[in-house]
Amino acid sequence: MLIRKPEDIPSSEITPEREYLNRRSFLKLAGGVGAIAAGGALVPRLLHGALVDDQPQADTPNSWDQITSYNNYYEFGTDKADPKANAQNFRTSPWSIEVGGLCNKPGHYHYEDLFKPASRVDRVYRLRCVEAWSMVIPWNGYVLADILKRFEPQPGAKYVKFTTLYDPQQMPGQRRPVLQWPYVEGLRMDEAMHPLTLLVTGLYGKPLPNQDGAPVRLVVPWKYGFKGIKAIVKIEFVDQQPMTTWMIAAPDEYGFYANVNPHVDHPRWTQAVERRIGEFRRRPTLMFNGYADQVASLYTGMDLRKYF
Ligand SMILES: Nc1nc2c(c(=O)[nH]1)N[C@H]1C(S)=C(S)[C@@H](COP(=O)(O)O)O[C@H]1N2
Ligand SMILES: [Mo]
Repeated sequence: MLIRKPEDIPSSEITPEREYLNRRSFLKLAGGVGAIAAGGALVPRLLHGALVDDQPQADTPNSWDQITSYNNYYEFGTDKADPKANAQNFRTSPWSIEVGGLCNKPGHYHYEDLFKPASRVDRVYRLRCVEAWSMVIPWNGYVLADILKRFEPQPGAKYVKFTTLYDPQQMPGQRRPVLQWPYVEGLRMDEAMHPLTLLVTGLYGKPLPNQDGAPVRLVVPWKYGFKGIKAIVKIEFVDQQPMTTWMIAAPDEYGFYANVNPHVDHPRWTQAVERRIGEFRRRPTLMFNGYADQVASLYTGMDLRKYF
């Protein structure tokens, strides 16, 4: 896996320039409405009122600056710039994770004992937020299955529940009832054990910045970004589907599965298209965020409109 450090990225890939170039080609095309109506290979089509680029495009990683300046992390504020501004002094060391529930090896595990650099993996994944924007992020982390196996889950464990730190002193957003704190997420056991699912501790080969979920966060690339719970302090093996923070906040808008699905809209907006941060034209959203080959079989026979 090739990981490029920010300084290795050619300036042509950095946002303002790319956006500028995209705008220029858009203006050229928009010169004739006929160009759009013709629908040829080189022109974008209109979908849900947005210009959508249907051509296969490279998944160039977003820049360090984009990934660390445009964040969702309500513990540090609800604006995209708040986490970077407010999380700088968040204490991520020492850190330990409490492991409990239906397993043979419960306990408090120190960060250093769980995450040994020798077994680190580097993966470039697309991240699709439920708000219909997306990024491409070069993560460094650990295959969740490898970590979970060490705790020896019992046969009765059907789901894994994850909990974020609760510390209103350090997390100013938790002083207001924006969400029910602490933030909770969950996966079905087979989703948690899938080889694509990671616990992430770094990006671009550097320690994970606080605004991205340091010291450890979940990444499940075929699901909406809100499943990727940050600053994890507890992992529990449970027999019932856990209630998650976003299900509590708005059960008709955010389901437990939260699989990226262009055919099931959010009640208030389309999920058919997305805006890649740094781009102007929207892209069509792909089933399971483009990971269908690897994960569709997890959901065989399930009605994905019901289990959204
Ligand atoms: N604890 C916690 N985890 C969280 C969130 C949050 O508000 N609190 N936001 C989620 C959402 S909505 C998204 S899209 C991703 C964003 O991850 P990023 O900021 O690293 O891009 O984090 C997710 N994890
Ligand atoms: Mo999100």
